[in-house]
Amino acid sequence: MLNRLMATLLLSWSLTGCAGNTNTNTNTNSGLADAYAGQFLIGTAVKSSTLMSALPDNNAPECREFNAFTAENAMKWQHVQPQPGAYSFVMADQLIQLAQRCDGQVIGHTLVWHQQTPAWVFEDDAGQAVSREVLLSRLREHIFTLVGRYKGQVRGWDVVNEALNDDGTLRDTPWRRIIGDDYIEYAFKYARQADPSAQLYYNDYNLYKAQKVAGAVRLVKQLARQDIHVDAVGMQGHYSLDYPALSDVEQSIIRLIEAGTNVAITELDVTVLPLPDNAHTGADITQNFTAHPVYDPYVEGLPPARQQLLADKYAALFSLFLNYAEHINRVTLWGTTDGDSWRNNWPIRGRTDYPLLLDRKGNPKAAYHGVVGLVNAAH
Ligand code: 9MR
Repeated sequence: MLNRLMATLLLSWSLTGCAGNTNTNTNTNSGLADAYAGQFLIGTAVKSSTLMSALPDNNAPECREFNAFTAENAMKWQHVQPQPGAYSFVMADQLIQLAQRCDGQVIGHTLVWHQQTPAWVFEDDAGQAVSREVLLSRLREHIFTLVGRYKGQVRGWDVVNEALNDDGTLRDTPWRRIIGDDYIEYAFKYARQADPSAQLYYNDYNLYKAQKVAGAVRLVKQLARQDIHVDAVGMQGHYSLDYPALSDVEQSIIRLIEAGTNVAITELDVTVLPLPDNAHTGADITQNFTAHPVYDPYVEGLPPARQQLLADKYAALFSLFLNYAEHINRVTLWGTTDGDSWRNNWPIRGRTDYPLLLDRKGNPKAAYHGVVGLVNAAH
């Protein structure tokens, strides 16, 4: 690995330094995504502050390591259309630019979610719930405007996010209460019409749980009966050293493939921190616990033994994903470096977590080397 890195560094130096070539638009292709070429895309979530400043250059971790880019927040309804008809595409446009610069794909996240959607979407001027027809027309307009703007530039959209409860039933949300269960069908139809070439995904957390994945399978089949093909179900992958069991993740991947859809791992991270006993797994952002040092033990750094456990967990997960690479189109890490990760703030704010493959300085961790080693060993 070290030799390979050195060789790439020398090559890029000889191309840019020696020949006096000042073109900065050469992706050195020496990172994770390059290692996994031919298996699946390797993505990252790009935070809004990155999209609001000068974009990372080709040697920055974003370009070096990844070839699929999801906006961590910038394409959510509250950012794109905070007020009726007042659209803002500044950050979303930047995401497209970044992907172009890094020779990567753009993933759209997300069109329909019960979180991060402004209250006005569901209300009339008097603050009363709007009718089914009004909400459907707002949904259609939003999807046509957003998806339409990036037609041909976004590889796929998380059309609906987190519509299921852990028991596989449909979650009670304003979308469902006002429109009815078929809001999901309408969202997919509108997205398909707005960009017939984009892939369409259903995205959720805790899909390693049997009942929940059964709910996703029901959704996929129900949509298929309406002639709507779900190109992939996104298993978010907000995991921990202690959960989930690999066999549960594998069973869920198999269930989804059997249902006739592909799988994307869309928001992978592995927390190394202890959770309060009564905390749930998953990613319900309404959960919040009071900080206490006992839940934040690695402020000064992650002990080597724990670092190794993280590396083992990542290696086990990626080995599994490689076994199903034919049906897995992408593995996206939810963030770029440990310092970026939302897990530092959930479900307890202000902790020091180490859930990703690059450390706070953007350097590869033991887990990174293990993940790259899996494919290098196979070549
Ligand atoms: O990582 C995101 C965090 O910065 C936001 O505050 C939060 C609310 O918008 O959303 C986080 O991302 C979520 C993603 O959009 C959907 N799945 C769960 C993710 C983690 O909460």
